Amino acid sequence: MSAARERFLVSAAGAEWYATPSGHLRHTANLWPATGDWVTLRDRAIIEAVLPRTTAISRKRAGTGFDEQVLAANVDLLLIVTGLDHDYNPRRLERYLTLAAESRAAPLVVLNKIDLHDSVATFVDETAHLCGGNVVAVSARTGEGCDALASRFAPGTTAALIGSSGAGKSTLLNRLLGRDRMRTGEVRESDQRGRHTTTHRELLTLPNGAFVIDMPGLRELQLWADPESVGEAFAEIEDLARQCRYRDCQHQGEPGCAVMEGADPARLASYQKLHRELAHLERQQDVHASLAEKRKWKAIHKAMRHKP
Ligand SMILES: Nc1nc2c(ncn2[C@@H]2O[C@H](COP(=O)(O)OP(=O)(O)OP(=O)(O)O)[C@@H](O)[C@H]2O)c(=O)[nH]1
Ligand SMILES: [Mg+2]
Ligand SMILES: [Zn+2]
Repeated sequence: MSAARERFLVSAAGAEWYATPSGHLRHTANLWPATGDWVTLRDRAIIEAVLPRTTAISRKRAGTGFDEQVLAANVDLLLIVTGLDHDYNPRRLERYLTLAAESRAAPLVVLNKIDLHDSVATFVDETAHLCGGNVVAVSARTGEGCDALASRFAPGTTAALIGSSGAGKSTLLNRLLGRDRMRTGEVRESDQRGRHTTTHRELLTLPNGAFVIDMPGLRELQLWADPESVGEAFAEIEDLARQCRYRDCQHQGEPGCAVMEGADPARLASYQKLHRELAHLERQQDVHASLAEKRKWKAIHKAMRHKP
């Protein structure tokens, strides 16, 4: 099933059609449909329920809200696509890898646009350190590396492509599909930013029977994750932390701290930044929740005062 606003494109037995959530689902929705969900239908066109998810790719909703936005559901393999132009940024990759750890989908970093460089070994090595070796280098433009990538999609499983606008997700998907199915867009020369060509999420089937979800480029990726997921994305720092001589070490200047001594400083700064960000999110949610609670009681008291 793919999501485009309030209508959802459902597919079964080779056919596709639109369906809308039932009134009941609208009012009780603890699970609102997302791309990749399995749903139950009534009279073909009404979505009655969303089946439990195996994985969920989520971020904090962009803007001022404090809630979770599920970008895709039941994703087995998360392809984190990065262009080897200005898009390449190890710190941003760490953010995506934290998202992957939280989602429970297996991550695979796809370094795209290798045709822009004579040698990509340094990019591949650096990235391999971040993601435990789960990296492939490809050119969606020339097709180099794409066969190796295609072999990672198992029939019956679901993959999703995530990354910045202009990273080449749709171009890559067209290459895997063997035809131009997805619209692609030029990267602006001035600042090498993409233009948000893909505007909604789409679920497609590859020739071998694997499902793939193409996602619009993310302008901001604010995490919606448990601090433990940061730890999973920074396994070597967690290992060092276990060797720290202080039990509650903050790894911020304590003499003899194993993390300060052993960790890559850029990785450590990134690790601490993501932790701070999640702690901040948690505080905001607490404030938000207590404000909502206050408002609720105010309304109840008001209603009681106005009772005849
Ligand atoms: N040189 C080079 N350019 C590429 C490659 N892959 C994609 N591009 C170009 O990058 C631009 C953006 O590609 P898209 O596939 O539209 O990017 P996207 O990630 O789908 O972008 P959004 O849909 O906006 O999220 C296009 O001009 C592509 O031709 C590649 O391997 N090499
Ligand atoms: Mg696209
Ligand atoms: Zn320490």
